[in-house]
Amino acid sequence: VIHCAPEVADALAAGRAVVGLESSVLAQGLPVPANREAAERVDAAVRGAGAVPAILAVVRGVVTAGLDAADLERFLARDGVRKVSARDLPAAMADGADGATTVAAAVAICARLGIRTFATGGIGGVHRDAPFDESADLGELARSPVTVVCAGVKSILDVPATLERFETLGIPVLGLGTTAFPGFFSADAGVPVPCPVADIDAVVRVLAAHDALGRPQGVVVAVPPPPASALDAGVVDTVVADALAAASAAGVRGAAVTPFLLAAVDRATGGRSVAANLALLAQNAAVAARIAVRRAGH
Ligand code: PSU
Ligand code: MN
Repeated sequence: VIHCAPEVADALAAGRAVVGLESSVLAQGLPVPANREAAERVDAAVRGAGAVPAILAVVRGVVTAGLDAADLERFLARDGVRKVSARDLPAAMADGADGATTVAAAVAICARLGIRTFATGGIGGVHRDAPFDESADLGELARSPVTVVCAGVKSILDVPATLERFETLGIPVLGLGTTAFPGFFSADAGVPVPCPVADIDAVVRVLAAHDALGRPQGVVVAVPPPPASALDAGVVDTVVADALAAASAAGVRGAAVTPFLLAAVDRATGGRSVAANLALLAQNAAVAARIAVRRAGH
């Protein structure tokens, strides 16, 4: 029921390193043409570290791991491409639709395929001032044994509340080379990392212990954004507060909230948030690839 690109199928069959990637960041999270640059930089980062990239998506109704060039073009142009969370997968399949998968939908597919390592920008979490809007990323990570490398939780969210939810759900949260939980666009969200680790070796040791216990959850590996493009936490706070006010005034709800807020932050920072997003996506992809290569035993 899941179509794998030949390169992905071969790597999985041979036990070689594969890194899963979501497509919603390309079709909804980033503006055109930055989304193309993101796709290129992430692909190069994964390959450069010796792993095979697998973008997850629903392609004309077919759940797919590894987009070919023509399909990727359609997703980058985002013509009629819907945002697909885990709950939306069967409907997108039944409709024969093009669907860009969020982290939630993508890790659910990775779990089915045995792809154990995944990269994104910032994962979803508990929204501020909207207690019933909690990203499905959390629930799916609680039942998908996939390691998700990210720059923390998107700074548009309630980060402390999201970390509490990770604890409730039994999801380990590692900070690579940091004791401060990264704030997506900024290096420090103002809360400590539950499990700081010094390097990739230490990440791999924690993952091995998690696997040895047969735990069903995924693991979050949070990596601070590259310092050269990271934004100041105070600036992000102000800009996010304005974006939240604009979202509420415009009556934006549900799946549209995250893309709306990211676009508002992009405008307010004159594109610096998008530049940071591209840099951290590429870095996370490289870290995920290094973890995947280590776990594949190369
Ligand atoms: N990381 C980014 N940009 C994004 C996302 C992640 O740098 O746009 C996407 C992911 O697909 C994530 C989604 O799963 O945002 C969260 O959306 P929601 O809050 O509606 O669950
Ligand atoms: Mn939501």
